[in-house]
Amino acid sequence: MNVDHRVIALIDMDCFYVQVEQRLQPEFLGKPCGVAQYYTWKGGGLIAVNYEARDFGVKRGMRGEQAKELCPDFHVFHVQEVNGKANLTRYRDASADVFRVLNANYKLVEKASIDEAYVDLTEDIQRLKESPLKLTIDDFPSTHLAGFTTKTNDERIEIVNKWLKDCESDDEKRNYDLVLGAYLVEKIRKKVKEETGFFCSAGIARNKILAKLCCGFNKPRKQTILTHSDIDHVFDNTPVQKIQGLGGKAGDRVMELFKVDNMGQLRKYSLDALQASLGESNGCWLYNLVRGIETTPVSSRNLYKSISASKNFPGKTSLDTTEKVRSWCQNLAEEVFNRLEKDRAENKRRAKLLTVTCTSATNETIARSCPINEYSIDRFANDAYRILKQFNKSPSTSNIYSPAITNLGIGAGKFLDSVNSRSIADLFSKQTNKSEQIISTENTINWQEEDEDEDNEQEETITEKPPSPPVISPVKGDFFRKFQKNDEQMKTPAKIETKPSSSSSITSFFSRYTTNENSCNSIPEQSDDRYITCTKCNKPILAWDMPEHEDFHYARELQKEENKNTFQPATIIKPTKPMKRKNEKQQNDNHTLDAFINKKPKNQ
Ligand code: TTP
Repeated sequence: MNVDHRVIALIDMDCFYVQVEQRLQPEFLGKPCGVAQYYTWKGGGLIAVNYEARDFGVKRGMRGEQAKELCPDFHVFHVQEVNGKANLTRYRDASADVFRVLNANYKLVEKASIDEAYVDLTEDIQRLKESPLKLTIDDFPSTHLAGFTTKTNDERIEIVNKWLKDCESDDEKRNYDLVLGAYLVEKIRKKVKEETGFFCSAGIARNKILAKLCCGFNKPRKQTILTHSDIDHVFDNTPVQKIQGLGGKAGDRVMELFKVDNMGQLRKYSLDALQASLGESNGCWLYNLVRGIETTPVSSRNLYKSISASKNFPGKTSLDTTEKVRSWCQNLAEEVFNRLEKDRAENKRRAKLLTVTCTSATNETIARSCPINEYSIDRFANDAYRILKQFNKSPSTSNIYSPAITNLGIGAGKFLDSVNSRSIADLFSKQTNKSEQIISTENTINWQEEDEDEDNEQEETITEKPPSPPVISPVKGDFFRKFQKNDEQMKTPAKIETKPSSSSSITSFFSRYTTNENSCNSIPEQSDDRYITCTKCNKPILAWDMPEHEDFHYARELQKEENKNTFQPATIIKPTKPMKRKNEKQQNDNHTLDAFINKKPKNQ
């Protein structure tokens, strides 16, 4: 399918957490409100503010008390706390309500965050075209066109009406798909409101980046269409940093390299010039994007790739005794356990890898993982504590934990689908074998955290998007080094390991890799049904070592993922240009984000 003919919508809930609270307490509907995290200093930091309050100048990041000074009627809801930690269950459940509506109506829905979804409407539009449809301005009660500022509803109606007529009279019907897309989005937004009670806004365009951009043009309770012919005009007024993927250092670098502030200014740069500074694929991506072309598909991915709970312990609250560390391992384990159980019931899958991340007062971050053999609060807590104990530099006789912990996270990921309804005991049976109907989902490889779960009591660093919870980074990677060694040793012959491993503790988990290494090397007889052929490396692996063996691949892939360029687009339309000589291409190819960010322009 020609990508330029896709119609993509980004649906974004308006002041989502506030709406969730107002649904529970409808007496606050229409009143200026916000949601604060914790009852701390000056009424807690606001993480969501509704539009009534924004009219008074109240902003996210302000303290509750500050908001009241600006708007005396301001009401602050507080995020629920469980065990002294923010509990986001009600927002997650509300998000699930919204996604249920979207999924029931559309096939290609991608969860972009707790309150945002991309929907690819292309096929639905083709179906809609099969029967005659007479649309009028009344079918577009909240539709706007990007690039047009309208002060009144009459002005909006005039502009949209004219555009609808132009689209209809255009023989080539170039924008008619967008008209139908806007019609469908008006309907789905209405349905979301009817079935969940929540208002949302939307952007409708030819690709995800443009849909995301124009969604923000007319909030709340409105939708905006960005047509191809308006892209140049819109980009002339779009700061580079407003574009998804160019918001951070990558955007800074683009602005610095090309001495530009807005997207439109990049149009004057040739493909060669962009590629010379950004590398072949990044340059190509930006060249196309500036012309409104971007091909990343909407992928129907609605489940979290991981479930995690984390908490910051700033300053004096840092965890400096073994009791505190143990107690927080228990609290976080309990939250992860509860959410995993719910996830298992709803999504028929189970997590296979537990990851503990912690940052110390000395600013070191560690991340370690171990397999999950059963869902159990105590087991998660003990495994996490056992890992953390290894980093405690105080004597084992002391109850001091040093260096103190300032952020602690426990996460579970690497989900497997269970395709039948066997008991949980079966699912967690250590003796995984061929007859077990467990299939690996595609989530197992690209495990990126998607949770919206991090707490920040100080609220000094409110992020623009739901903050990322612990990322598995092999910072001081013994764990990963072990895997790497394992990889090397797979190439050399070794003895066959014939006994299943019985221990499941963390320490024995690590040591098991030694025997695992052997099993990776083993060349068993084909008829030996204790072996399963690994689909990733084609090596025969002892059935009971398969979970750990998969973890080995997983860890390698994670490491690759970490090094990968997030800036690089998934698919690229290559503009026609002269072929480069091979050595020229190699010089210019620059595939890592790091390299891209740190690369100096050629003639500097
Ligand atoms: P957003 O979609 O960024 O914002 P919003 O829905 O509150 O408002 P808007 O109408 O402008 O889209 O975030 C969704 C929810 O995520 C938000 O209601 C609260 C939560 N959130 C945080 O907890 N911390 C944050 O730093 C941000 C940005 C959001």
